[in-house]
Amino acid sequence: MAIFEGTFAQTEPLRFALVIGRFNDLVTNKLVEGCQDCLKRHGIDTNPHGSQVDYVWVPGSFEVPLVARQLAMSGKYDAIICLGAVIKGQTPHFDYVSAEVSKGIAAAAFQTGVPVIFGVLTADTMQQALERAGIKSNHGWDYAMNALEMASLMRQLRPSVQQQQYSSNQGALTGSLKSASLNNLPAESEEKA
Ligand code: INI
Repeated sequence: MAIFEGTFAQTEPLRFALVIGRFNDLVTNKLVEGCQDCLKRHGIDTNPHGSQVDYVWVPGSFEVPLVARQLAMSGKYDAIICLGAVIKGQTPHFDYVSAEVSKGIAAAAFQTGVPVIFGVLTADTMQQALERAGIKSNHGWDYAMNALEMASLMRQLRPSVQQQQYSSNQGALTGSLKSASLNNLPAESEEKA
């Protein structure tokens, strides 16, 4: 048997998308910077015109899961990093936004089999959020580390072409293998042929 775990080397083939909420962009811009710093120091080209990282801005955290799911379904990315900042106000709005964004991000990952990193800060005050986005530490860095680790792990867990052929010869291409990788699966038309 074996132990599987993500590594932080061999990052050249990895592709990421960042989905970023514009709401409270004083904070979310800092999270992006933290993410980029981490990715760059692990050898990733973070230039938006390069081949490894795409950036998608949405109005607020509430919109993040829909776009994350769409990007994950494209099969282009090893992981999606969702960044947002939900800060308590004087109404219950915070509770609605934070509940939906956390559930939505989890659903996007489960539904697509692609790691979708929950990088949405929830804070009582702007000060608290800023402390986590650069003043004391920058959680953007941590979210990027989580994405690197999961991207690497999922590549290892992806069934090889031989495994898929073996399984389909046995007439047993299982649901778990199917959900393990969108990227390696034949297009629906090929599968039926
Ligand atoms: N969006 C945030 O990202 N953070 C917040 O703190 C926030 N608050 O408090 O209102 C917020 N609201 C906007 C929301 O995400 C949607 O963009 C909006 O409701 C339109 O769907």
